[in-house]
Amino acid sequence: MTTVDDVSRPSRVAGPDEAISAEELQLAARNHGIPLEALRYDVTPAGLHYLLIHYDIPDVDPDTHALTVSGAVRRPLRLDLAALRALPRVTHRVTLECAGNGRALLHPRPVSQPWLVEAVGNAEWTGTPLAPLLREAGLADDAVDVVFTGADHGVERGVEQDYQRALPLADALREEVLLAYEMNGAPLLPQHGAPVRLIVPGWYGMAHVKWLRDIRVTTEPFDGYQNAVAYRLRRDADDPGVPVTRIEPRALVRPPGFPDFMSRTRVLRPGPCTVDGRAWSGHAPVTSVEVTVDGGQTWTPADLDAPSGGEWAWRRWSVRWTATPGRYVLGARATDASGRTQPVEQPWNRGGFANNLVQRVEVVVPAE
Ligand SMILES: Nc1nc2c(c(=O)[nH]1)N[C@H]1C(S)=C(S)[C@@H](COP(=O)(O)O)O[C@H]1N2
Ligand SMILES: [Mo]
Repeated sequence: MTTVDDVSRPSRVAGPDEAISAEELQLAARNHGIPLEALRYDVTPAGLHYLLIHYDIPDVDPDTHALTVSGAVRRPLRLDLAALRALPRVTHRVTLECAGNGRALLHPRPVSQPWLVEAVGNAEWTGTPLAPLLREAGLADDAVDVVFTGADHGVERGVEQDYQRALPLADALREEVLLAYEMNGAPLLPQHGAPVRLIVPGWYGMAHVKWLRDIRVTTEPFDGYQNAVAYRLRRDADDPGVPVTRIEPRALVRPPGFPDFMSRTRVLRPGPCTVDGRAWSGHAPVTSVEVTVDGGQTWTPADLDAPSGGEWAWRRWSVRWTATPGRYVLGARATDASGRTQPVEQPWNRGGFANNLVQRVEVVVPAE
């Protein structure tokens, strides 16, 4: 007998010289990153924002879609889009980053969506705060977790499932958590979770459940796949690991000059220029950014622009640089108010999560 478990293999780490496979390419072609030149925009245009979709974009009809609030509540709720839109409306500018960003730069490489550094975007999300709705539903005194279920369905490592992620109750009740129905002032696009998704500012992408159809309050800790099996930092397959939660600090350089088609090595004319980029952290505000042009041997402090768009949005940084002929490796390192910063040497975990290793942008400055 054939069962659904036969379609997937266990998680795996690539061999020392193993190239990216056609399966990894298949995922990469579906789930694109931000083109790094789009770091120029304060707010990422929707089509340039990165995407991560575990299964298929589900077929959800916004006219009949309804969101339910169920489980350990005194008054279960059912809200269609019109009801959600009639509730208090707020907008937050939020940097979203996939927990797997940086995965393909690890040695050995965990085999999954092979992100380099581009799984990030900074959009404006409009919706209604979650906490008042949970309170209206009447939380049970012994509530512990809130489970968010999407309308998408698939199989992963042999486990057939709806995409589901839970937040501890205290995190779900934070005032910045939104049920969002607009991105950058327009209704959500299908690929970004239409008609309604969760936004959990400061948390890695997996928490921001798209195509949201049910919110269930539980009195036992949730042990579903995406919390208990995936999205844990572990050294090996038997290690229970610790959950992946908030975004580690990162700064990205907007690659200067112009690229070579194949290698994407940058060509930059000699002379004075501005090198800039963006920096963010989900733990605490970014307090400093330093820049290197020699692959991390020496560092120069960058200027930080005034925050634009609140505490959950990335910040622009810049430095003046006089480029002289030669070869350079540019990178930037963010530090946040909690003291967290970025490593130059790789830390490693089996899922390839939260790898905020400093970026390497190869630049050639030709002689004039
Ligand atoms: N229902 C559902 N929600 C989901 C996902 C998914 O596959 N299904 N992917 C998650 C992951 S891993 C990320 S990184 C973000 C990506 O959001 P975006 O595609 O809007 O950038 O959505 C999250 N929400
Ligand atoms: Mo992700």
